[in-house]
Amino acid sequence: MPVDFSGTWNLISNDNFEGYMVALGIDFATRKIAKMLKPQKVIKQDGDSFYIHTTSTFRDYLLQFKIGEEFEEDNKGLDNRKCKSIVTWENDKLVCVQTGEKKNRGWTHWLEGDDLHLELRCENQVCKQVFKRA
Ligand code: ECB
Repeated sequence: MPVDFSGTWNLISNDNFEGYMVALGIDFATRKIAKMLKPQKVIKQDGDSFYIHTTSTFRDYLLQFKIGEEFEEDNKGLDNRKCKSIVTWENDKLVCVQTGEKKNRGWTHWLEGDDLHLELRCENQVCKQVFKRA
């Protein structure tokens, strides 16, 4: 695996998070709070095993997975929907497909320079987040 996402990352931009949250059916009051957050990600990458902890002052979300192994994801504290998720490499990008009630749901991580990029997809909405090393 040529790319190493390990590290502590701070959000610096968050385009169309609102559209993504609307697509997920997040209520207005929660969206208002969530939009203000500057989440941090702690990523630990060990071979094919990943630990991605997204934290904020409001909620936090922990995801652990192995490349190519489908798992049940419960999205607790996010939209609380369950889905079946699988993460694979597409060249140097980490691509997650989240199969469930919402169409076209998933995300992609990649590095650009020393920045961590994340595209979050749900239905016809794309949210683009960029993180810098803490
Ligand atoms: C956990 C910090 C954000 C808390 C937002 C709270 C309420 C909004 C509810 C739902 C919005 C959906 C997603 C929030 C955005 C980011 C959280 C993690 C997104 C994600 O799946 O990241 C992946 C890739 O890094 C690993 O879980």
